[in-house]
Amino acid sequence: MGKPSIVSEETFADYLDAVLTGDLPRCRRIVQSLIDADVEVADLYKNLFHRAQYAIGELWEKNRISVAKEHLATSITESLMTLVYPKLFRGERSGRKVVVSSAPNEYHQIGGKMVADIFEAHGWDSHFLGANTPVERLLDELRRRQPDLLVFSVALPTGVPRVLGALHTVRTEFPALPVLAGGKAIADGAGEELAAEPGVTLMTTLDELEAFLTEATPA
Ligand code: B12
Repeated sequence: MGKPSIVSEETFADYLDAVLTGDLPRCRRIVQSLIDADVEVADLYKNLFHRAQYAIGELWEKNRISVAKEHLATSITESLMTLVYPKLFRGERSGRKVVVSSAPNEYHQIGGKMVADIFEAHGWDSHFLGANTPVERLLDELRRRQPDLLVFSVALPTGVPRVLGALHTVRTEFPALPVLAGGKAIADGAGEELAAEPGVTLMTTLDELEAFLTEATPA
């Protein structure tokens, strides 16, 4: 989808090394040089940040890096996502609104934030509620924003029943609100029960999301 990636293997390896050593200035330079080269937001997210976070997860799982190193690397990546902001608000606004949420007790928030940013880059007003969203607060936001779409980002398979619970509560007030659910848990195949819910579409990659948004918000 879109232009070919401008994030080379060399740039990825350079970033991974810098983020694992906790070198924020070096990470920032790498990301800024990609932004200066007009990298697409989705390209930066998929081919630099997503890949780096998954590589960090593997090293952590194999006990090759400490949890402190993982936290440091994650916080660097999370803070550098803000460098793309000037790119997010360039285009025309579509007038559409989306609320992006996670389940209660889901502390993984980078994927959801990326999804919210991709909506913004496509001209939607996106409201990202962050990690561990209590269902009552989600309902408050839905009442306040009256969005066209609700998105759940689910990283942990154990989050799926909690998303289902939240969805059933949402349905009492918003029976027809279209819902997208995605994230690592869904990509790993844990979304069957969610897929069976009326009005719910499963989607796992930013490429699929961009294709959907291009169709939903034509230029
Ligand atoms: C950083 C991290 C954390 C941080 C999160 C901090 C933060 N600010 O987000 C903290 C320390 C909180 C954490 C905690 C835990 N974690 Co953790 N964590 C990770 C790690 C290393 C990276 C996550 C990340 O940033 N990914 C990058 C984002 C971009 O990827 P993503 O979420 O998949 O999103 C992408 C796509 O899925 C997609 N997407 C996401 N949502 C949506 C929605 C739609 C609609 C669409 C279209 C697309 C889409 O777009 C994104 C871009 O491509 C992963 C490793 C991994 N492979 O993910 C482990 C990982 C997810 N964690 C894991 C575990 C086990 C835990 C803990 C249980 C550990 C513990 N014992 O405490 C706790 C659970 C806490 C909780 N209740 O949520 C496991 C999960 C195993 C599993 N069964 O799947 C993983 C895979 C690590 C591992 N290899 O074992 N974690």
